Amino acid sequence: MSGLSACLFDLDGVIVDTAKYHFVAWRQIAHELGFEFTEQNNERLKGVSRMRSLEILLEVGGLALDTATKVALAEKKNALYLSYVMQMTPTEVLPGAVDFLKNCRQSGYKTALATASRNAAVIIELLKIAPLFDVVVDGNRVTHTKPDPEVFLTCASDLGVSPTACVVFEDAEAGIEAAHVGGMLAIGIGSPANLAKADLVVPGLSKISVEQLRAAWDNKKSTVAKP
Ligand code: B16
Ligand code: MG
Repeated sequence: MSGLSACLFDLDGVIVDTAKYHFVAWRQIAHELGFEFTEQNNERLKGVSRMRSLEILLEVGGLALDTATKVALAEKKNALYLSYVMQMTPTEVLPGAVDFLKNCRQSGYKTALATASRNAAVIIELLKIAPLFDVVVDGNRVTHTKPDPEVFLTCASDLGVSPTACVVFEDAEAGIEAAHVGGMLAIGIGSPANLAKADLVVPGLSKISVEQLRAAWDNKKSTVAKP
């Protein structure tokens, strides 16, 4: 395992809680289709693409629709979602995220945003955090969603670093799996019960320091080096 060079951050659930806006928009679509969509159902949408989210929603409602209708519904949901997103301000950046990003950069690590969202560019502009990332790879650039490692491997390639020199911060189990498939250290953001496969789990970026990150890295390196 190489030395640590880059920190890759998921967006929703790590940097900002956009899940609540995805939820109200999807719930409205479900109501229009005539069924209920609960917060528990919404958990299944975290980290997955917009079209896959719609497929899960339709599964919950027991509906099968043709492709043209699905495309129109996904567009409608996105317009609703953006109507909420456009009201966002920098106060919605999750606690500790800005400081941790700055500390990583000051420590010499490159930073990247690695997200399934196609709306990432507008979100980080509104939150005024775009300058904190060397690279942004979003849902417009990747064809395979997590647990496929494509989004993380594209970040590593754009940054010019080896995947094995990267750490990923992720709130979704599929993202932890994707990081590991890509040969990266995976730090879970959330609860250990949901992120059992992560190398370390913290409740949020306010609860991890660069020193703790280095310790997790050294710990992983020694594990990997064991015969
Ligand atoms: P959009 P992440 C993901 O963001 C969300 O968790 C997921 O719920 C959403 O469906 C996906 O982005 C696509 O978002 O509709 O904006 O393209 O966790 O990968 O940062
Ligand atoms: Mg996420």
